[in-house]
Amino acid sequence: MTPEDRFPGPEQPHSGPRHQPDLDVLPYGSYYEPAEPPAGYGYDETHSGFGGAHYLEQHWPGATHQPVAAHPGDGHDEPASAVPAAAHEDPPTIELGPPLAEQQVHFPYPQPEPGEAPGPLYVIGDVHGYLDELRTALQQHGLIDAEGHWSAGRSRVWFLGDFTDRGPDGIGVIDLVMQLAAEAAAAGGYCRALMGNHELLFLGASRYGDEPVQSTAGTASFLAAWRLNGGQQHDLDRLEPHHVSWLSRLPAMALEDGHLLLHSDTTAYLEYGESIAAVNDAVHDLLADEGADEWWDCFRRFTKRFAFRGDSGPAAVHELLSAYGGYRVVHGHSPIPYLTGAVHNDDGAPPHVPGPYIYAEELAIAMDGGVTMEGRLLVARLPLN
Ligand SMILES: [Mn+2]
Repeated sequence: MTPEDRFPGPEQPHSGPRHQPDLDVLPYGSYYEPAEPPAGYGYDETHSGFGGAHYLEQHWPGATHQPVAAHPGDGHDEPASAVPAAAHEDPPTIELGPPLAEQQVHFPYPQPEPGEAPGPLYVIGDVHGYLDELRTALQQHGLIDAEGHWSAGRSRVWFLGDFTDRGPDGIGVIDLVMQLAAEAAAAGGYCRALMGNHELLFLGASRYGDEPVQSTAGTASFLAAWRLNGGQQHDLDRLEPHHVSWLSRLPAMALEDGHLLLHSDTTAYLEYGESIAAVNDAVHDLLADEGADEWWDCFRRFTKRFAFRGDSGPAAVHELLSAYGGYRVVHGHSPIPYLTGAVHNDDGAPPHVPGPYIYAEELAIAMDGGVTMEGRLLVARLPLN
């Protein structure tokens, strides 16, 4: 029995390698990897105006990949070029133009008009493979339509990390988020994601497997730790290079509208840099260049939790805000029932999670509703009062 047999999931015509669609009808920003990459294809580093974080976005230059909606009234579709590398505005002549490496990749998405306010801001807590619950929550907030496509226009959506492990379809969740990132970009909004500790664990299990790593608790391995923490073999079996590429480049933190977005409720981010860009660069460099021990150390630090609880919590939040900016931290990672102590009900009923949890003198918002413990997958529009 294959993993797909056990977890068939809903029909997802645009959600991944199982149903490779026609590349010519994909919107800009698509992550699908063609056999012959067109010129300029790949990740371009885009410097965002939001908090100095670096975002890596895949740009898809060339007229052959215009979304259909961008040509109302054309009457006919652009003929697909057999050679995407030659795609630019004018038909090729004997004059070949500048070398490909010098051609500018134009930012192809609809951009806000000058003075136009940015779209509404949403954050989404830990998903942990619960694809059906994610689709339901996104649809309830009007972020996707009944077919699972982006319907939120210029909205700005941030996932707070931890896409896989414990739940039934982690790869399906990654595929959906990657698809929405492409569709949101085409609509002039965006859908972005932070690196959670389970991304580090999953990537480590894929890259280093059983290789021993130095742990404070003795010898460990990523694969063993991943399995102990809910790793699902069918997710590892379906992990493809484009997933690894995307996951490895997720930022660890971001600042949006005065909200410092983190996966984990820890001050360990300060050990990686004094600015958001420095932290994100350090984690990217570590994942690109360092070995299993350094990966493990990073995983261990980003698995810490509960720094914002109790009497010392507000000071810990202030330490982060003074370094990185913002007036509030928004995090996932620690399920709200654990933060509130509402895990154990006398009658054995699932924990009650009414919504995001504001605490630490209102300096912190917890967004992990505990979907893995029959809580809720939380989506919230910021700011919260
Ligand atoms: Mn986590």
